[in-house]
Amino acid sequence: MTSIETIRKDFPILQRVVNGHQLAYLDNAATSQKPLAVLQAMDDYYRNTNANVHRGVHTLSEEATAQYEGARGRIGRFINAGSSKEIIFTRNATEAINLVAYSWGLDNLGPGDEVLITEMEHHANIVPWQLICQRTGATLRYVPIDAQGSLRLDLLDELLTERTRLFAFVAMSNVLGAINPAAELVARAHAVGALALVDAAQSVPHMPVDVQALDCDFLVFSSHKMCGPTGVGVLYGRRAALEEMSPFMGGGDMIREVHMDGSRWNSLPWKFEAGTPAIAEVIGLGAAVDYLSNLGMGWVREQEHALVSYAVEKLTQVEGLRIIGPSGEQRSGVAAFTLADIHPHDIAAILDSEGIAIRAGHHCAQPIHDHFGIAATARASFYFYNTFEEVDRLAAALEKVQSVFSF
Ligand code: 7TS
Repeated sequence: MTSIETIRKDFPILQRVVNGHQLAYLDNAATSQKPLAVLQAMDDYYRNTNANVHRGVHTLSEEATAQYEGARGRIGRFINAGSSKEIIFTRNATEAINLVAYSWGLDNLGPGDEVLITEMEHHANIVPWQLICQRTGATLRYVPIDAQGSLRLDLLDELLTERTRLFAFVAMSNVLGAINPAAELVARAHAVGALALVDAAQSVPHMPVDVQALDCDFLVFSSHKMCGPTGVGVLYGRRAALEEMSPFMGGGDMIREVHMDGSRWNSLPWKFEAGTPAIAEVIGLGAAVDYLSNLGMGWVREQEHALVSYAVEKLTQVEGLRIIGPSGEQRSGVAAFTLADIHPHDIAAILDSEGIAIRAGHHCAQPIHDHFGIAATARASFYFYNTFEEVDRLAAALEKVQSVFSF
């Protein structure tokens, strides 16, 4: 395996100096940094190929279409989709969930129906369901979390019933770091005849994900959290489910025929891709997927697990520091914590003065914070390019924060 030092050279931004210190970028759950291969793929596209896709007979348009559709194929293989027709490009994971909520939800939900989500969801997997349940009269229910921050699986029998039409849950929490048993949850949903949607915004970037092994109906993720650019996300949908759904947005590219008295839709996946897509970004995501595949997602997971285990050990030695979420094998590369009663924004600001980037706030998961009776946490989140030395710097800086505020 290539050394971390060699890998870090692929990420120009990691050489930056911030406030007089070398950057320690520990905010990867918010967005990851981008390797040269991704920057070059997008630069090359704009320098040499730029044209609109699916509509030209000229050489550039044909090349742009081949690169865009080629990326779709590689992204599909990355998550082991059965067909590239099951890969729909959206703006981000949020839009992918909204696509399902509006296209599937408006046509399939009504009074008496239930949508089940969990207490540990990102707002992206809560608010669309609140909106659709209000519109359709369906009921939104939540699987609670326990004192450690794990899902109350013991309550699933009560919560998943013949009234449940869809179970939408996060595979890896962006706050608790909890890794949920996604395949088991999908099977439980199917056992009562419900569809299953997996929010994989945190899992696809950090561990091997196989949609056929999961057997899920929908799975969503964002390019920018997995070394790719912003502006593109992915909805994987089981072909049969997507075929039955109405389009989400109307416009060019998603139609086969338009007449003044009506239109016919394009086939999958284009039925769900109205208007000119984020062509360069999709090509950039294709390069990101190649980059991650070369590293190996099993290795990425192991590397992060080693980093976070070391971080948990070091951070818990800081007086007054409390990490939330489950421990051990069930933890992804995320550590959200409180430090005595010091405001997380103060912690993040002091760390920033040392060149260490972390996030502070509710991380778009307020129900989790309500559960623990806290308004906010500070969060360090790791990726494969982080080092043990950066963890040491984080722990030392937190010791300093603790001593500054204890006077
Ligand atoms: N789902 C999960 C589990 C997430 O962590 C995020 C983003 C999203 C959905 C939404 O992704 P988007 O690309 O559509 O915005 N999470 C975070 C975070 O933890 N800090 O900033 C964004």
